[in-house]
Amino acid sequence: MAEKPHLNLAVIGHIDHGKSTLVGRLMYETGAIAEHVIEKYREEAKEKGKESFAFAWVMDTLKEERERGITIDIAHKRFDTNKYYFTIVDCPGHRDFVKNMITGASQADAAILVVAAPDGVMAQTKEHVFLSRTLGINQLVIAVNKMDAANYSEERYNEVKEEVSQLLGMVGFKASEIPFIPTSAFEGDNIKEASSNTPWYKGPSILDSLNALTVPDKPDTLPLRIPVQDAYTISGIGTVPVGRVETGVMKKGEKIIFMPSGAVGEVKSIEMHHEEIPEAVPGDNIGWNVRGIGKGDVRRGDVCGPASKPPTVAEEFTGQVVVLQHPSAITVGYTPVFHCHTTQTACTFMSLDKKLDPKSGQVKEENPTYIKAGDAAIITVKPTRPMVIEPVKEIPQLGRFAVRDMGMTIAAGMCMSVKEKK
Ligand SMILES: Nc1nc2c(ncn2[C@@H]2O[C@H](COP(=O)(O)OP(=O)(O)OP(=O)(O)O)[C@@H](O)[C@H]2O)c(=O)[nH]1
Ligand SMILES: [Mg+2]
Repeated sequence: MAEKPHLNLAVIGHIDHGKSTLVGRLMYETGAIAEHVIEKYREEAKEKGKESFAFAWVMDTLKEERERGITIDIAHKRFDTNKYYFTIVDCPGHRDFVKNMITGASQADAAILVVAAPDGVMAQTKEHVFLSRTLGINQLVIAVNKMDAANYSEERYNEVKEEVSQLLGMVGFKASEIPFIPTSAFEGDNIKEASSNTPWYKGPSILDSLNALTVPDKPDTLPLRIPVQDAYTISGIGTVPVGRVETGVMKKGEKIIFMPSGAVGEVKSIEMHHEEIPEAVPGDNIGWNVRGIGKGDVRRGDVCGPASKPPTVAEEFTGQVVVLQHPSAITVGYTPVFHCHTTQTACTFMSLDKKLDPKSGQVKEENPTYIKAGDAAIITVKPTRPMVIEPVKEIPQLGRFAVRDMGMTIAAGMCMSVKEKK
């Protein structure tokens, strides 16, 4: 049986707006999780006084997540529609776990933005939309959720739709082309089929709109790049890095290199969903066994590429950024943490080259003395330790980053050029 086309789908939005519940509901409605499992969660959750979290527990499997009733780490789960199979990445909404959300969003081809109807747009709704855009997600579906808690009111739905549309417009999404769906993840309204609770709504259900997404062009003609998420040492087998293939194709027997470490090895085997595969293509989440490298040669944040075309290690790079928030002003010397593919590296602002109009991209000022929230700019930065980054024009998947400091996302942007470290 031929596999259906595959899409990575992130579920994003403010804390408690119902992301995990929506994912649990989607898995239940598509048969990926059985009724009796939900029943079991309902009973366990009830004992803990958290009955309403039964669906969220499908995704929130960590003890702390269940006790606090929040998502902390990203979780991957699979479910199928009749057209596609999805790897769903459920992101945390809590502001302390935005870095996990960034990892989740950077793996996604499309996202469902969940906005609770009673609350409307909140702080992490804005932050997640902004980050998704900057991390290259260009297909969105909006769930205006908890409609049951807003009396299934068409008026409230329209208010929230208007509010979200404005937000989307600000970061350059075309809101008129994006489906907005009034849902109750809790009650199951408009998830699979049209609900009689919203007779005024004539659009698609969540599953209909997921089937209407398009599969992005597989960037398999670009050089191989696999950012390492983790590396395991398995006795009798050896070193097994895991990660998602961003670009290119990796074949068994190929000679590969890990940068910045420079460790070289040969691909002995490739595994996905616990099955051995002869080659891996963009979008595949894999583990691969490497001959010739030892424990400690590979770590999270490294990038695997062909030995003949190694990933680029930056001495310095220029980036185009948009400043989302900062308590004061950013000047030369500022050293926040850059999150790029799977690496988190402190980088120093060496120069502020140009200030841009965030909407038109026109230059407003050369060499500004500072930049602040709302500004867009071209900057030159220097990583405090070796890191891989590629110009967005050459390998878009490895050219986007988010800038974090003080527990907040300060800015997000893309790499325009790299001065290579020799
Ligand atoms: N009334 C109502 N409650 C909902 C709905 N969806 C989720 N909830 C409730 O909202 C609470 C939070 O749900 P979660 O699914 O954990 O929210 P979340 O967005 O995943 O939260 P974080 O992952 O911590 O950001 C739970 O009590 C849910 O039962 C809905 O459609 N209607
Ligand atoms: Mg959650």
